[in-house]
Amino acid sequence: MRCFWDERQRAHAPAVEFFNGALHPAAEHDGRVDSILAAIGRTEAPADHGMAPLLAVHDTGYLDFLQRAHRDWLAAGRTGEALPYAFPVVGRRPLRLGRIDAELGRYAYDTTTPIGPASWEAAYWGAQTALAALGAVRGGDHAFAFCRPPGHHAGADYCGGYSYLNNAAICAVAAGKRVAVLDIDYHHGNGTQDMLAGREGIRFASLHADPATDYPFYWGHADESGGNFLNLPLPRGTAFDAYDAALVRALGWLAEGSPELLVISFGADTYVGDPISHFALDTPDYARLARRIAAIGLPTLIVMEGGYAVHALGDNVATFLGGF
Ligand code: OKP
Ligand code: ZN
Repeated sequence: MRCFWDERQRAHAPAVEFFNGALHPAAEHDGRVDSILAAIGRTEAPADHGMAPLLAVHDTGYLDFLQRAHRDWLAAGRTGEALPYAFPVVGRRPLRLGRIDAELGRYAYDTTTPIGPASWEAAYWGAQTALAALGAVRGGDHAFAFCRPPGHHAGADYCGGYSYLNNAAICAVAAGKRVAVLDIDYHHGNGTQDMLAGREGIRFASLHADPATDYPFYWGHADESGGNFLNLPLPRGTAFDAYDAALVRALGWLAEGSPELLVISFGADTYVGDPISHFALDTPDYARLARRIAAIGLPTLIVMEGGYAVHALGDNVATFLGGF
C-alpha cells in the first residue's frame, strides 16, 4: 500500500494538555511518529494542493486564526503554547473579538489542543498528506495518509481533541464522488460529523466509546443518528466480537449509499493497552478488522487519527494496513 507522510508534521510538539484539573504531558507527542514510521517502511511526501480544499470545508476566519494564533499569543506577552481558558456558551451572539484569549475560546472547545509555533504548518501538511493519498486512491488503489496531528475532532470553525484541520472531511468533500466515511478511532469523530452532516452523496458512520463515559461527551450518542450519519457507541471493555458486529452494521449501512470511495478515520486507540482509552482490541484484531472492511471492495483512503500506546502503535498500524 502506498503510504504518505510529511516531515513538517513533526514540528507540532505540544508539551502539555489540560484536563481533570491539571496539566499532563501531551498524549499526542512525536514518539508516535517514530513508532509508526519504523513499522510502515517507505513513505512518499505530498505535493501542495494549496488552501482551496481546506477552504471548501473550513471557515475562513478559523483558518486565518490558526495561522496567526501563536504569534498573537506571543505578542500578548505569553510564553509556551496557546491554550484557551474561557469559552462562549452555545448560542452566544457572534462578537468582533480582539483579545487572543477570547479568540482561543471562540475557536476551540477544549483545553487539550494547544497551538504552538509550528502547529499550523504541521496541520497544513497533514491535510496535504491526506490529499496526496486521496490522489493515489483516485487511481483505484488503497492508500495510507499518516496524518499528525489527528483531525477528526476539528470542525468547520473549531479545534479540539488534538485536532486542527479535519483531514477526513477535507478529503471526503475533495473527492467529489459518493463517499462513505467510516470512523473507527476510539473517540467519536464529532468534527467530521458536524462538517459532513447533510452533505449530498456522503455518509458518515462512527464506532466509538459511549460519550456517556468518554470524550468528547457532547456528540456521538446512539440517539444522535439520522439522515446521513450513524453513531454506534460501545461500552468500555468492548473486545473484538462485539466490535466486529458493530462494524458489520456500519459497513452495511454505508454500502446502502452506493459509495464509490471509502475514507477511514483510523485510530489505533481501540488497542487494549492504550493509555487514554478503554477498549480491548489486540494487535492481530487489526488485520481482522481490515479484512472485514476490505471485503466491501472499495478504493480506500486510510487517514491516521489517534493511538497512544507508542510501544505497540507501529505494529497495530502496520497490522491494519497489512490486512488490506
Ligand atoms: C483524540 B483522538 C485524556 C483526556 C482527553 C482528549 C482526547 C482526544 C483524543 N483522558 N483528551 O480521537 O484520538
Ligand atoms: Zn481517539
